[in-house]
Amino acid sequence: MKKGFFLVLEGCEGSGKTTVGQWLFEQLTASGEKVFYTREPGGKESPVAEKIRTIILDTQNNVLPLTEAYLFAASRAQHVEEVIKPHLAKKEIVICDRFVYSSYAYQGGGRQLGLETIKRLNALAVGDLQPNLVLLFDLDPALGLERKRSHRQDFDRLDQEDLLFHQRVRNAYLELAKENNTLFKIVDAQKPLAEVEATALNYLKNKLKEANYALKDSSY
Ligand code: T5A
Repeated sequence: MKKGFFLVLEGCEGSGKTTVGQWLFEQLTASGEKVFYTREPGGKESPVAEKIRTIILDTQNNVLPLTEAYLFAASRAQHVEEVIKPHLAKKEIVICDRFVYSSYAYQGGGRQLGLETIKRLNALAVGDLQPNLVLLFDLDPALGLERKRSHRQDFDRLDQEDLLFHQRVRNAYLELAKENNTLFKIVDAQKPLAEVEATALNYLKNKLKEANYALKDSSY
């Protein structure tokens, strides 16, 4: 029986996840697939998770590290039950821009709360939900922040952290990818955009095949 397919996009600030994610969404949709695009913190179709997002990212808020970790997990608990699972149940391809691995890397690594603490704290929010594929867009954080700076002025509470914080995030991501090398595929996000998109699409196609996901366009 056809099942849904859960794709997660991860990476440091300005690594190109959103740009490439939108492009993948358009490619799949154009070939007739039913695709749902969402993001964390917050989530499409989840007003409660979006309200939590606002609290987390507001630069005016003094959110302590543990509180921050709980807020991300709370937003995720709502998003998983209210949005992700129902769309997967409809056998759709769900593309999620950031998921629990962001908490492992940012709160576990960046904030130095530790991976085990963040895993425990997220266990109930995630339950048995497992992505089919995690694409990690790897980029030197200095470059990513520069990209972001050249396009936007409004840095949120996490963006504003210093370079050392973002380097810890990147190291935590690379460590996760090394430990879960079947689930994670690393995409070199420093390459020109067209090359990054082609690599991401290639990994996705292979995983869709491996998961026996019945594509509408079998030549895809
Ligand atoms: N967070 C999130 C946690 O700490 N814990 C958690 O559990 C979760 C879920 C969310 C923040 O919350 C943190 C992480 C974040 O700090 P957000 O506003 O949702 O913040 O933003 P981000 O997900 O961080 O998205 P960004 O905008 O920072 O980065 P993207 O999506 O990776 O980058 P993108 O696609 O917007 O690209 C940035 C710019 O680079 C260009 C694009 O055109 C764009 O202008 N670009 C390229 N340029 C050259 N070459 C390429 N290959 C390029 N690819 C993209």
